[in-house]
Amino acid sequence: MRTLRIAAAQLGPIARDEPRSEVVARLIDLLHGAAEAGCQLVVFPELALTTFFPRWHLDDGEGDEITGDLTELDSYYETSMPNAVTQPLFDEAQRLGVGFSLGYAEMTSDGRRFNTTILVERDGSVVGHYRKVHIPGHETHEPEREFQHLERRYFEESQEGFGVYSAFGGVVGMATCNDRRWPETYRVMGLQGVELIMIGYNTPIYYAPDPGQNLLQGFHNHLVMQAGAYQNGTWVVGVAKGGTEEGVESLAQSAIIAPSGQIAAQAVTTGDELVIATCDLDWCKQYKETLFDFDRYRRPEMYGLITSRKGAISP
Ligand code: ING
Repeated sequence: MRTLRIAAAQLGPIARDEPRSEVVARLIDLLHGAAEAGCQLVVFPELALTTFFPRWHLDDGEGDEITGDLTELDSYYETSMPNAVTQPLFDEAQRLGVGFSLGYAEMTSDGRRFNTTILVERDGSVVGHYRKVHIPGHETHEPEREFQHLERRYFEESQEGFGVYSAFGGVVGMATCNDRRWPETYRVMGLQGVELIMIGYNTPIYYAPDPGQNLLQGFHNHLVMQAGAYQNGTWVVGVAKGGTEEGVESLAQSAIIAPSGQIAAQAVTTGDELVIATCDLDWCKQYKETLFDFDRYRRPEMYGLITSRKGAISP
């Protein structure tokens, strides 16, 4: 049996002025707790090193180009990973023989900005990176909003898609936050045999386009991850940065979900919390080789619209 003991390392709020060194200390505390509990893998949230800065309009805002006072905006991005402030986390994880995934804001050497996750094996080697594909929110400052969701201003949509990796004794993949709401995210990795998908998220409870959804945020959060897990016969680990962060109430509810779609473990607080489960990767076969035997039952010749059409067109 190929079991992997996994910790979803949920984070509570990160303050706007919280030094990265203090955040890294929190991450290392969670890493220690996970190691003491016998975990081989720790999954950290999206943008786990800083506050969720897309909630603010941090540049001069008008027009398409980001201009104006970039000092604060640029301060939220990492130009290398690991780097001086995160190296202690990488070193400690390697010392403990625990792998991890970590979400952060990436600034490439040619100035491109991505919402990125790095995956590190138990021996400290970098398995791979994932750059967020589905970028929610809006591109320009909308002052009438209680708070902004300017991810589409501060991050590029990745063109690299959803890759999977042979690591941790199985086939693993990554996605980020809004990606978890799109069934294609799970299916593209399911078609590559994925057995574990790691997803960090920052999800404000208040949804400006339709506040009627506010009360359903928790339901929608688990709904999409449970469906994705079941329909692709994979484990899914969803990890929040939750709690009230700089005045914005954000969903917690981190969870580890089995290939059956059942929630194997979930968070009970909105702060820093380890959610731990022992995941049998061989359980995936119970679904991949029966109900969801893709090669036997799928009809891709019937699904052409899924890749040929972007928006819905009614008859
Ligand atoms: N956050 C959100 C998410 O998809 C969002 C965007 C906010 C959706 C509020 C619905 C309600 O969970 C990110 N960072 O993608």
